[in-house]
Amino acid sequence: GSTQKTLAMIKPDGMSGNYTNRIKNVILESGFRIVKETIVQLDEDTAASFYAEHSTKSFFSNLIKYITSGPVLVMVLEKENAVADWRDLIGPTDAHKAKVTRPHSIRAMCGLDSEKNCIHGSDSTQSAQREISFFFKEVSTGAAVTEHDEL
Ligand code: YYY
Ligand code: MG
Repeated sequence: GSTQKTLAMIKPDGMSGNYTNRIKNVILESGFRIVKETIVQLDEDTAASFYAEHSTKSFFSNLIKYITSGPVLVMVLEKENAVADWRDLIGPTDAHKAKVTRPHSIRAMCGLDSEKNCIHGSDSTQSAQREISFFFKEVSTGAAVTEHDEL
C-alpha cells in the first residue's frame, strides 16, 4: 500500500476522561505518525459544517450539542493504508458493540455508546482529504508531498 493521511479527532468525552495520552500511545504503537495536531473548541456552525453529511439524521442535533460541549483534539495521522487501518483501530460506531466485537479498539476503551464514542476517523480517502483541509488548510494528503511539520 501507499502512504496515506487520515483525520483523527478525540471527542469531548475522550478529552474530559483524560484518555488523550492512552489514545496517543495506541496510535504510535500501531505505526501511525502524528504529523499535525491542534486543540479546538468547535462552535455550532463549524460542527454542522464538519458533519454536514448527517444534517438530515435524527441524531444530528444531539451530535452537534455533544461535539461542541468541550474542546476536541484533532490530529493528522500518517502511515501506509492509514484511512482503513485507522477506522479498524477505532472500531465500530457504537461503543457497546465495540466492547463486544472489538475489545482492543479505541472506542471499546473510551466510548460510552453510539453517540459518545470518544473518537473520530475519516471513512474514506475522499473524506480524509476533505476533513484534513477542513482543519489544516496547509497539509496535503498526497503521498508525494512531505512538506509538513513532523511533530
Ligand atoms: O463514522 P462514524 O463516526 O463511525 O459514524 P457515522 O455514522 O459517520 O456517524 C457520525 C457520528 O454521529 C458518530 O460517530 C456518532 C454520531 N451518531 C449518533 O450520535 N447516533 C447514531 N445512531 C449514529 C451516529
Ligand atoms: Mg462517519
